[in-house]
Amino acid sequence: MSNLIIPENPGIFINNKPLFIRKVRVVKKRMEMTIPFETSFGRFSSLSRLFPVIDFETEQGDVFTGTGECPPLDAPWYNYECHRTVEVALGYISSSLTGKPVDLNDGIVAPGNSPVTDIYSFINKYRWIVGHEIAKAGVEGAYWDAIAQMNSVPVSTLFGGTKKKVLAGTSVGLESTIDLFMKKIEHAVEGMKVARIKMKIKPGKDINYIEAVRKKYPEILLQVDANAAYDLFKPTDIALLKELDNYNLTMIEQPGRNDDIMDHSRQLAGLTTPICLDESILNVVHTRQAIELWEQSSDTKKLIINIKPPRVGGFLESLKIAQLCSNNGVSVWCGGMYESALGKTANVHFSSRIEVNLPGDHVSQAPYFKEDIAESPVYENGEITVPEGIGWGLRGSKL
Ligand code: OSB
Ligand code: MG
Repeated sequence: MSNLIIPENPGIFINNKPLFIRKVRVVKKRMEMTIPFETSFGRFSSLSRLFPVIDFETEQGDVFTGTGECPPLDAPWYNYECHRTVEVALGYISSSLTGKPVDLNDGIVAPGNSPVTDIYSFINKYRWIVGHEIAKAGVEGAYWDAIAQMNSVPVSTLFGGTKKKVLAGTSVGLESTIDLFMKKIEHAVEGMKVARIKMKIKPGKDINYIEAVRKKYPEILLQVDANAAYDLFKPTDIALLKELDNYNLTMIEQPGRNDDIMDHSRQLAGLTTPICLDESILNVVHTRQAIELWEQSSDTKKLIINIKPPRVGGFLESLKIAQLCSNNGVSVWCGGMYESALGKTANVHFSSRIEVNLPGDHVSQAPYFKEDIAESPVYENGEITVPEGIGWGLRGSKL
């Protein structure tokens, strides 16, 4: 029996105390990557990370400063957002929070600006802005960090997270040869002992690469991510995807168009491997639609959702998606966007919720950035410990 009612409050903390937004800033960092990353949409070697920083003041005059992260890519490869669109969108969000016109906004609140209380009242200020999920997610992160500090708890507590540790996997990019690729896989499996491997694929770099991994490691949890590289109406592409059924994969992630849900459900109904949606799920309504489509043409057990808080506009939306999926027997995991240590830590707090039941993209084979803005959360043998410090619980923050 399906339960398609979208939860209004997925079990999050409700703050009732009025908080006055005082100041909104954005710290922008250009971060060099240690190893350039290649996917079906391109190769890149540095990334801009934008950190919204918001000062909230209580009626008693205490000030709490919260920080979030926007992790766009450098060009609209993955979705339409990139560091330049995020900067523009942050201008509108900041103006909505300070109450000043966008072109005159200096980030200092306008006199008489109404306070916020719970997350709904906060999001209400900028919910009129269409799209720009990555920008919104960073701003929402700043809110949760501040509320956690005000209550002296880790953010995971506000999210209703109960796990002490979360399962951590890694995302392995394409390489020019199978030998180079297998070096990375060996390091991830034997050196790092990750909970599972996600490998990127595209037509021509799929069966042979997967076969090499399976030959060496018949038992590991293995999943593939195509980042929209297959045409679901091309018989040769469908045949390749059907062949993946022979490799005991946990899932095939977003093989078809980045904006498609329906063709994924219908054209791939003949596969036994579950299909995971990433790019095409931007909110909980899309998630409900996916569940309905899989009910009709396949089986909801063959649907998996990759929840990335930055892709769906923040943590409230992520938690709604996780709960709706759980209510319908759909597995979920938390994907990554090459976040800095702050964004990765935020994903870990989200993943502490019981509904997030599959390993997430929480660790990389080598540090992503030559210089990160803080220490990464503690990883050991396929698990990350959910930080217990207040707020995000970041260690050694250099922001
Ligand atoms: O498709 O999951 C993806 C990174 C940026 C954009 C899209 C994706 C990815 C990754 C990297 O796979 C995951 C990570 O942050 O480790
Ligand atoms: Mg993906």
